[in-house]
Amino acid sequence: MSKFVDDFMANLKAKNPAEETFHQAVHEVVESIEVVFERNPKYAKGKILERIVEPERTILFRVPWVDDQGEIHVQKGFRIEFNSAIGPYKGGLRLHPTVNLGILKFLGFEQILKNALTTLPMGGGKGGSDFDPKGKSDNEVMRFCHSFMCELFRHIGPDTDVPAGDIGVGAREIGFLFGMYKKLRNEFTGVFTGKGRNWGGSLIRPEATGYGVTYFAEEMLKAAGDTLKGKTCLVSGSGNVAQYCVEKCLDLGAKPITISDSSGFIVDEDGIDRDKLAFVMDLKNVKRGRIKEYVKKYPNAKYTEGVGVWKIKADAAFPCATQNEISAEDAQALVSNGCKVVSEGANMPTVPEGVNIFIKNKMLYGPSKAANAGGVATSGLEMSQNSLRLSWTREEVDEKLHNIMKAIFKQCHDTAEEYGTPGNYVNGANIAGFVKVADSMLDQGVV
Ligand code: NDP
Ligand code: 2IT
Repeated sequence: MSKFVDDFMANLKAKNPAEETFHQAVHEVVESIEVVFERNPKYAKGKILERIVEPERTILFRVPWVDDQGEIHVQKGFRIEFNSAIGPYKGGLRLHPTVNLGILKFLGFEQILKNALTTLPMGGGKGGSDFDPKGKSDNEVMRFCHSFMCELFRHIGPDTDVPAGDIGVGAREIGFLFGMYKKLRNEFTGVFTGKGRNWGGSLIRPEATGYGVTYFAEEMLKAAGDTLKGKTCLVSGSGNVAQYCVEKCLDLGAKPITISDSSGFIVDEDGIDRDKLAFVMDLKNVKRGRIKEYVKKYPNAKYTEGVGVWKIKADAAFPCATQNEISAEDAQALVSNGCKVVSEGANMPTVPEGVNIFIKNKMLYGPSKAANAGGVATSGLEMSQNSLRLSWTREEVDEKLHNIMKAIFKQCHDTAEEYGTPGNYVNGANIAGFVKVADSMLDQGVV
């Protein structure tokens, strides 16, 4: 490790102890941008790195709620308003028992650079709670969301901070959150994205992250003279991102063969076709069931408890579950099994050693902040439609999303070349995102 990276990380860890995933996210970026600092002393002089890793504002609050038995529970509520250099704070809310400050700071930090890559004017933010929606009734989820919003409403707004979904937050939760916001503020604005179609949501927003991650894989393959058509694909997760990744793989003629949840994974060598995907969507989104049910309906498939998706032989890999789900051993297995492309739907799903293995082996590797940016980009399109008070067609939004994913790929590709590491889209994404935000921060002075 260089002295530049070493010194910066030592200081960051001393100031932000016990936030390992935040350290991990920052470390990767600092490694990539060292060369930018060598070429442009203005960033060091402007203390841009020191400033960009410090959230502009961190909101921590108590979220009490009452379950169906009348028992009171208390959760932690968070919103990190990380950086507003290029637009209002923008990023999702995560509801998962593992949520803590370090996790949300990693996600918020990634979001700053991701949003910069989308070509749209959005700053970075993230929030959530350690509330676990799994196994809760709709009424319990509603009471939690309403309580959460009773504090958050005073900090957000369509020109200030615009939350959206992430793990554990989908259409149901956004509805409850928006409903309470509207009641408390007495105004109907585009303060959330991922809203329902009848009340200001954009077509294609539900599909956008999964479609985008697949478009990004197609772009990487195209640049290498190949395509997704006919390729077998490993997909992890079975939530929003995974479902629409599977759908777009099918649209592009590929053959997805896996899907998973936090209990285990299924392998279906016959391929997960549209009927099977419809079954998964009903199982996960309506019945809120577990993925092991798949093998009861499709007995040719195999269910295995625990992890193991990445050890299966395939041509393409789409991690769409959670952070650090691809270990170094998994990354090596993907390389050894001849996998050609990895496009990340989840945020930071590959451990740093795994990323190094991909880079060393010249894997077509699309890091999350580029590959999964289609979700937030389409949130940006939802914000535009809300401001214009009109609604674009499915085709219009999908075409804009597709063009944005191409533009993100081009930035990663060209920037990686410009800085002497062609094909390294990690460097490309980190540098392109950083420079846009850093230059904006310099323009705005010390704020
Ligand atoms: P969902 O809540 O819809 O689905 C999450 C899926 O991942 C579920 O299958 C879940 O399984 C699994 N999962 C969650 N946590 C873990 C864990 N700790 N270990 C193993 N599996 C886990 O979330 P999304 O699909 O929206 O999000 C998936 C990923 O994509 C996240 O990393 C998120 O940050 C990222 N992302 C999401 C975007 C969006 O627009 N929604 C945009 C960009 C990135 P189980 O049901 O068992 O919990
Ligand atoms: O990680 C992400 O980019 C998201 N969860 C989507 C954020 C958004 O504001 O649409």
